Amino acid sequence: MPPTGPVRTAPRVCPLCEATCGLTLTIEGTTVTGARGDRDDVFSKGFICPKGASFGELDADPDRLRTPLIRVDGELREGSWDEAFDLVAARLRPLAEEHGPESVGVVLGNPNVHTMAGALYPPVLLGVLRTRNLFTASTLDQMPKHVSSGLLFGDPLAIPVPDLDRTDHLLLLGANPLDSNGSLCTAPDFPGKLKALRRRGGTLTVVDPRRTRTARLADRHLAIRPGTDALLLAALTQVLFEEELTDPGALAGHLEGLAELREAVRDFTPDAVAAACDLDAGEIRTLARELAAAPTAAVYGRIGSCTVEYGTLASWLVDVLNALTGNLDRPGGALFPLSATDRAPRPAGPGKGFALGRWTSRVGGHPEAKGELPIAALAEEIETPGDGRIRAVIALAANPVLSAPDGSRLERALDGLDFMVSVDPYLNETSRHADVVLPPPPPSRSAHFDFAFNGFAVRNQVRYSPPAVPLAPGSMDECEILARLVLAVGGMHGADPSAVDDQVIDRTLGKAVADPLSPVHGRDAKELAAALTGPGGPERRLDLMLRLGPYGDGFGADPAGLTLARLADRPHGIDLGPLKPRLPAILKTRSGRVELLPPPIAADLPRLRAALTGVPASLVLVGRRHLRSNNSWMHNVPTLNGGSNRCTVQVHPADAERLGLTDGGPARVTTEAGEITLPVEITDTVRAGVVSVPHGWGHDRPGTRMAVARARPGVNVNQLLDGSRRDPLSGTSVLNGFPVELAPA
Ligand SMILES: Nc1nc2c(c(=O)[nH]1)N[C@H]1C(S)=C(S)[C@@H](COP(=O)(O)OP(=O)(O)OC[C@H]3O[C@@H](n4cnc5c(=O)[nH]c(N)nc54)[C@H](O)[C@@H]3O)O[C@H]1N2
Ligand SMILES: Nc1nc2c(c(=O)[nH]1)N[C@H]1C(S)=C(S)[C@@H](COP(=O)(O)OP(=O)(O)OC[C@H]3O[C@@H](n4cnc5c(=O)[nH]c(N)nc54)[C@H](O)[C@@H]3O)O[C@H]1N2
Ligand code: SF4
Ligand SMILES: [Mo]
Repeated sequence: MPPTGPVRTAPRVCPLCEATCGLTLTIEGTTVTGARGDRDDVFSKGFICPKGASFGELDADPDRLRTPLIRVDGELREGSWDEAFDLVAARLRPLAEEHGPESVGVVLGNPNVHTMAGALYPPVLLGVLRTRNLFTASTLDQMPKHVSSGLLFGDPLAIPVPDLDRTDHLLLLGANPLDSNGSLCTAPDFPGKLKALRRRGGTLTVVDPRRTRTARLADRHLAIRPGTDALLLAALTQVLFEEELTDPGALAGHLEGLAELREAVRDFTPDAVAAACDLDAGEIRTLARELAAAPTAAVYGRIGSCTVEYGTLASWLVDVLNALTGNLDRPGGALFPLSATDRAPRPAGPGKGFALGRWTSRVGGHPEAKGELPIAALAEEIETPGDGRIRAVIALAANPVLSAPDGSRLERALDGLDFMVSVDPYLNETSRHADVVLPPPPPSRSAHFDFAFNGFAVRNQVRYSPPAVPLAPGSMDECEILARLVLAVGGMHGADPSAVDDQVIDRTLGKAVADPLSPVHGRDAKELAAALTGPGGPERRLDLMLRLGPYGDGFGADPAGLTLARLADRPHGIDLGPLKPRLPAILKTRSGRVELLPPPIAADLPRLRAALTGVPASLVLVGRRHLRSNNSWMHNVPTLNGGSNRCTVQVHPADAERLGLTDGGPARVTTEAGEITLPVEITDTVRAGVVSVPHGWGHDRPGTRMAVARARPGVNVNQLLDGSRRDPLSGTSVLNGFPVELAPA
């Protein structure tokens, strides 16, 4: 049906990647017919990318599920919301009661960090379930950074971000923001910010085995051998010590373990690492000297430095370098954002510290990190009989069948479950195994607030978007879906979903009024709860967080402070200023200082030392992202799945010739774990000895309902992995830099 009704516009922060651009949606009746960059947005100032521009198409995708699906006699059929939640309550709760909390596994996917529901309800769900079987996309992604921040700063969420707008020197490793739009560094128009850095005379160095679009912007591109960034960073650290170039500046009094660190990196000289990294030792020295000499500098590493064998070590060394050069926590360096829903800063002092491996997984004995187990260990926890086996899975916004190693094995495991629920807008490779699929509405119909990304933003700011279009009849807001799920598994099936929010509000306010440091200390919690505004429970919770937050009104303590009502009056957001130093108050280590050489890191260094003399594989695989793609779920939009966004294996001309491969011809990529066959793309943008395959493809599995994706399915690169390659400290899968063989097919 063509859209009908009056044409209007509405602002909406884009939920499709970490850049959080403000969009102006054009709406005809109840259909989003266009999206452009919102020039008045306080943060993004009009920037938009092709994904944001296709917001309307994605929003109106005819393959989106509109009603719940329920498995009856083995078949998924459309059902009502009541039927769906009745079934969840009838099946899940008895299972957990009979077999214990660990019998329910929870899987959280990436889009949870892009929705209000995903921020507000999974913690409540986990609190009700009390299961330790939690698996998220983080162990395919940034867990090494959480671990290194936990160890260095005592808080796994204290992740410094490069001060892109003010830095003089940026050393960027394993990130390609021109295609990804940035990650753990929320910056609308990342490309423009890199160009501005060059224009103001700054220096950009990019370390990447591929000559990416980002590398092409750089002053210097180092085509490192995949997986060896930790060696390079250790050598940079070694040079700083050897040449007396360390200068922590204002940080000096807040650092612990400097002498021990110096000793720990002694062996990692540029000459010692050069062969393993396949870089020139002289160039490594130059880089270290430039980093030290720059008025301000920031070191920043992402996917290519995380999802590798030494991911935690590399993530740690990134911030070690920021600290040793005095750039940690200073303008122009790497700073800790202060988001509007953070806890208001507290006086500095020792904290509880960060512990790793407080428990281990049942089957493989994998240590937990940040309360999570490696997602690569999910299948074995379902398959292996015994006490504590996972019998049911709740998957929220997750597609591990494509995103995690060995999806085929995981599919078999999911089929063996007693019960599975997916909250997902699509019937896809993972949700098709569920007994109940609960579909959230399209993004135009949900309110939006960036709980996660404001904490990683290069400028402090806050924005809230109400739903641009009312909910369609018969659909349910995702916050309500998750609240009802909490009630169904928590023995309160059928209660009003606002009960979930009220409980959280009461608990939070109860603590706040008892806390001598809170602006509401000593006040009446009930009265405060009654003062919260917003159309529903989730908004009242947001109002609460804003009001108790660092910019909040403290329920009257600061009459000019932030409330949801004030924020809602500013549809293009409120600028809260550039990032400011936050040390030492942000530290939660036991020493109350930055712990430069934490024991788990020291214990992992011998592994890195061994890499100095290891024999590199002759051919290794790395991933890549395409601007018009996002992980596994945007291939069902025609304008995004076409043209140059293709699932090919990129091969250097020298390798292609050596292996007898022709451009466009099929090649077979093989590992000890599996094989895939896909077209060859010969390009010198990958270095010799490296091939590149994107992830998120492989939409030819049966039983899905994604017609566009299915017509151009690609192959699943994660079928080359069995999950046994992991960064030991973080449990993160090695998705980059693993050995492969390649031959014409
Ligand atoms: N080989 C390789 N594998 C990788 C990576 C890599 O670089 N290489 N990258 C990894 C990274 S960084 C990540 S984050 C993971 C991502 O892994 P996942 O989180 O598993 O995958 P996604 O494709 O992001 O989306 C998950 C699901 O969310 C659903 N979804 C979309 N919007 C919503 C919504 O609003 N609500 C709900 N409930 N569901 C929604 C989609 O339909 C999809 O099924 O993949 C990882 N896998
Ligand atoms: N268009 C698009 N945007 C996205 C996504 C998407 O799928 N598509 N996914 C989103 C998500 S969930 C995330 S986490 C972010 C990720 O954002 P980024 O971290 O920027 O991820 P990539 O674009 O994959 O860039 C990783 C780079 O690391 C390089 N690399 C591989 N191995 C190594 C290595 O050993 N060392 C070094 N130095 N480099 C290496 C790869 O060649 C690649 O260019 O992107 C987000 N944005
Ligand atoms: S860069 Fe990211 S947030 Fe901005 S429009 Fe594109 S997809 Fe949306
Ligand atoms: Mo990610």
